Amino acid sequence: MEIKKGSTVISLVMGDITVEETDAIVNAANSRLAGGGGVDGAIHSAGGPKIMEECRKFDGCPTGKAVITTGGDLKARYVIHTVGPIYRDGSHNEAELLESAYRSSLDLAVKNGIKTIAFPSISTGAYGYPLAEAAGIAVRTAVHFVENNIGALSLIRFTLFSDAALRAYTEALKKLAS
Ligand code: AR6
Repeated sequence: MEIKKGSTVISLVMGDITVEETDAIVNAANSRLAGGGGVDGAIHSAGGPKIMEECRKFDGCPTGKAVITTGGDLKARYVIHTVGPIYRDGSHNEAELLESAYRSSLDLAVKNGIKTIAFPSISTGAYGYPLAEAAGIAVRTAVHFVENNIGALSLIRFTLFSDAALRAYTEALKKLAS
């Protein structure tokens, strides 16, 4: 599914984010930027050691914020590393922090002249965020960003790794578009 807001396309696809050809891909990192499993492990292993070399220059990254590095050997020129919240019970600022992770990534993309960006479903793997809620926050934050930054980006893609994730994001985007 995709929608167009002004000149920006917001699209949902199923796939492996490490092969995306967008200007930047976003990594669901941890606050030490130390690498790990899931999409983080996949990005570092496909992108090679240059990405970690640049990660080490930062003093980590707080939850809800983002940093940018080279894409190393990836097709994407940049990786934006953001840290989503670990889900506890929904009453520990999780929604605000997840929204902030998406918004910080989008802000950093625009500051770096990036036009096309692909996101994974942040926090919904190891960090345990319920998929339907996380999908709602992700697509809402993307749409609000586009409305407030007209023409800044040409493509925001969510590259989802499972049928369940694609379904949840499709539901969320349909609700928002209706
Ligand atoms: N392409 C797209 N999505 C993927 C890929 C891929 N190649 N691989 C996994 N996913 P997770 P989190 C999906 O656990 O919940 C790491 O160890 C996956 O199916 O990667 O934010 C970090 O170092 C899920 O829907 O990230 C942190 O410590 C989504 O990516 C911690 O996990 C996010 O799952 C971050 O946890």
